[in-house]
Amino acid sequence: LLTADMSDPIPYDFPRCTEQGALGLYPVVDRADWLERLLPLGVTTIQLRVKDLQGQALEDEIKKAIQIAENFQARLFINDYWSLAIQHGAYGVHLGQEDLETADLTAIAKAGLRLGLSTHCYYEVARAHAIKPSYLACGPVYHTDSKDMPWIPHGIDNLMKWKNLLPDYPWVAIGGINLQRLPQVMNTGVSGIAMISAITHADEPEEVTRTMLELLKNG
Ligand code: TZP
Ligand code: MG
Repeated sequence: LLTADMSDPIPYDFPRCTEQGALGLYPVVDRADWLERLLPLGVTTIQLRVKDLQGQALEDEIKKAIQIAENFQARLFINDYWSLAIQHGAYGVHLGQEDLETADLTAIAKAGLRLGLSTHCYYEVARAHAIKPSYLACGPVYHTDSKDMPWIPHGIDNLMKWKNLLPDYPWVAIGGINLQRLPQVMNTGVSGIAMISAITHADEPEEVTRTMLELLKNG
């Protein structure tokens, strides 16, 4: 039913995140300070996902993250706040399906930002595909404690199924991924491997990040 050449009258065609190779290790963090800690280690893709700030404090955090990412030439995706991401010139925006009701996708596309979309089930994959985003995220691959979700973890099998269904997208795996599970996620050939707690709740975030980057580099 769902094929890679399924066309749709929606006029978006966001540049795919393939220019600089795979997205690689993709930490999802809640403060700009994390960029200062992780980007010097060689992380090249990162997401700022702030859920507890508003107003000026939120804007300052986003501005700061964009500045740090620029210094390291890293790909920074801003979660949710597409308008601030445009205003301050982020590399990209990451949205969930519920954000699609209100986000101005035309404005994001016109401003030249990349767009990543979350998908949690087959229907959401189809809906996201109609928008032709820069990458598709699939989650939760494993059980996660970082976000309340009604979805049963997909496991590697569904991740593979969806990726093979739409192989022209860079896919990002997320949900319950840690150092132990990294090799099996790598085996799927996804472009990006995203995580919150395995890095931000680690006793030694820099150490675990270095180890994961090394694993990814050596295949
Ligand atoms: N979307 C799908 S799973 C998830 C999000 C935001 C949370 C991932 O966090 P963790 O700690 O890596 O499981
Ligand atoms: Mg959202």
